[in-house]
Amino acid sequence: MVLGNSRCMFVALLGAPNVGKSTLLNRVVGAKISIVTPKVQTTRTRIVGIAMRGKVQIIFLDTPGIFKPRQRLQRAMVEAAWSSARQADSIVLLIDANAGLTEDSCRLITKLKDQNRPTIVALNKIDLIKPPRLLKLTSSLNTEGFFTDTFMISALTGDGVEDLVAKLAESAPTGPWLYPKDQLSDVPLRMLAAEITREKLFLQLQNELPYSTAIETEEWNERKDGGVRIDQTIYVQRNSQKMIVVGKNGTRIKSIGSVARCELEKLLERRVHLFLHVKVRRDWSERPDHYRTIGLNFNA
Ligand SMILES: Nc1nc2c(ncn2[C@@H]2O[C@H](COP(=O)(O)OP(=O)(O)OP(=O)(O)O)[C@@H](O)[C@H]2O)c(=O)[nH]1
Ligand SMILES: [Mg+2]
Repeated sequence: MVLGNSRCMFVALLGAPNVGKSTLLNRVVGAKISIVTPKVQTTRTRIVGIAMRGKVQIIFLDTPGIFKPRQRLQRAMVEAAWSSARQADSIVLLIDANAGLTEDSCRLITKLKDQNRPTIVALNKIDLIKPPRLLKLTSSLNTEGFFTDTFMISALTGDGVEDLVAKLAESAPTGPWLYPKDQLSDVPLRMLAAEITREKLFLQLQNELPYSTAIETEEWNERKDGGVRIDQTIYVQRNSQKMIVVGKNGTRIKSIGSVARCELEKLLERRVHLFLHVKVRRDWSERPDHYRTIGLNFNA
């Protein structure tokens, strides 16, 4: 859409796992677009969130955390993050101020320096730490001499976030908006629904189990009564995992389904009938179709 002196830009949110990228995306967009959990490697693909500030459309790219990948899915996730960075006009590197300069964050800074991409650094989770620690961290980041700007933010409380957004908006090039001004994301509803269930699964399952699961929305049927019936499959890799996901007398799956359904009803503003099916598919993480479904490169 072209509008007078409209401006538009892509901003990639990069960072190690769990630093708060998705929380920040949701905060700047003002809606829950990307799922958030206390576990690392929650986000598996690039998620677009669109923020309007006056005549500027900022298209934020939430990305999977960057770390040393070992398996195919992890490689594809990390590749999705780097490809978002390549596509973006600006890069915001998020650091968890409470965790400090972890190995993953340091490695990421080195790589960004190698690529010589101008980068803004945002120290997140400042609500968790005391000013002296924050100052120490800021000064060690400043000695890098690499970042164009430093912001201290809390994606959770919103502290400092609008200063960061304003800085980004200033640098937006003139150009037409790429999305209608009231659009918040381009994530298809079927995928958003699967992500919501995955979030509940991540929150309710312990240890490594969440990483052995994947969700796909198989059916989406409008009902005559105005509601919608959504059928989703939860893929696990072993029968023993299926037993845990289902739980004793189906209690676990019921509980996951019921919280997911509540959130879906709020999102869709209507009755949702959610049916979750658990299937063992030993090799889901080695099948190209799953990568295609969630927009990842199988051969990354
Ligand atoms: N206290 C505090 N917690 C935060 C803040 N931002 C994010 N968190 C929490 O940090 C955890 C991880 O947040 P996410 O937004 O999922 O982090 P992420 O970087 O997207 O993580 P991955 O997708 O796994 O790479 C969640 O428990 C959030 O609630 C913050 O500013 N303050
Ligand atoms: Mg995330």
